[in-house]
Amino acid sequence: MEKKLVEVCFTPDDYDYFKGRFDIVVVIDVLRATSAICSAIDNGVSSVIPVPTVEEAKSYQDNGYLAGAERQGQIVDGFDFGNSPYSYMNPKLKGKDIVLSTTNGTRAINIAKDAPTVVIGSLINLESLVKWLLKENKNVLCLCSGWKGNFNLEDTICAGAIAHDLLATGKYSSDDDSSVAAKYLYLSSRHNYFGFLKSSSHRRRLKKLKLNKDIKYCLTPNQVNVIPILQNDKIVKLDN
Ligand code: 3SL
Repeated sequence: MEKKLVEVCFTPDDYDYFKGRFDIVVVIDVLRATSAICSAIDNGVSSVIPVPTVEEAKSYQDNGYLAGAERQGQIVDGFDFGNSPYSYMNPKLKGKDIVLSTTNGTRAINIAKDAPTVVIGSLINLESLVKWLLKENKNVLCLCSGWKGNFNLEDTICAGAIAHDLLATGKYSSDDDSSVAAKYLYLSSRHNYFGFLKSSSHRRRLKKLKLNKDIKYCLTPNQVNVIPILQNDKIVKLDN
């Protein structure tokens, strides 16, 4: 039986190289956008509408939507929330459609949106996501959101974990060095993500903003079982 492909794209700026070859794109922004989206969907938010710009988020807000916006790790003035997963655990958000714009995560989701299937990955939904991917048995691209077009460690580690688990079944193969590198980073870090990422640029950035609680949450695997999926420009809970 022919093996399926799993590859890792380090940043949205590299996406053109991979574009069009994969059935499923998993968008990853561990700190913190895709972790926040998983939390929101797990908490019963009906949908998250990911928009690339603050202006678009504002125009939804002007039309009555609750909207979150983050830039430089902070809530943009005038918005209902930013990018902390904890803001999306609020019971008042259950059943609501909300809008979100973040520096890298929602940008990556929008860049990938022409792929046949786009799902949201993070460490907090890792196990369920891998189980679902194995059931689907299709070609998978893990798209790391990175930081402003640059590589980052935490998204690459999460992508490496997905690639590792799919490859371990013997039903998948990888061709690209980015995928091999991601797998090795995962294997070097998997017993202590928090320690391994101590000196990562985004952990330092968020620590300065006193967001250690968010970092710990986002780096703790398998806290939720949801697989958020992009359907008609909205991220909703996949019924699986
Ligand atoms: O870039 C993003 O999408 C965010 O996750 C960045 S932050 O964690 O809110 O700083």
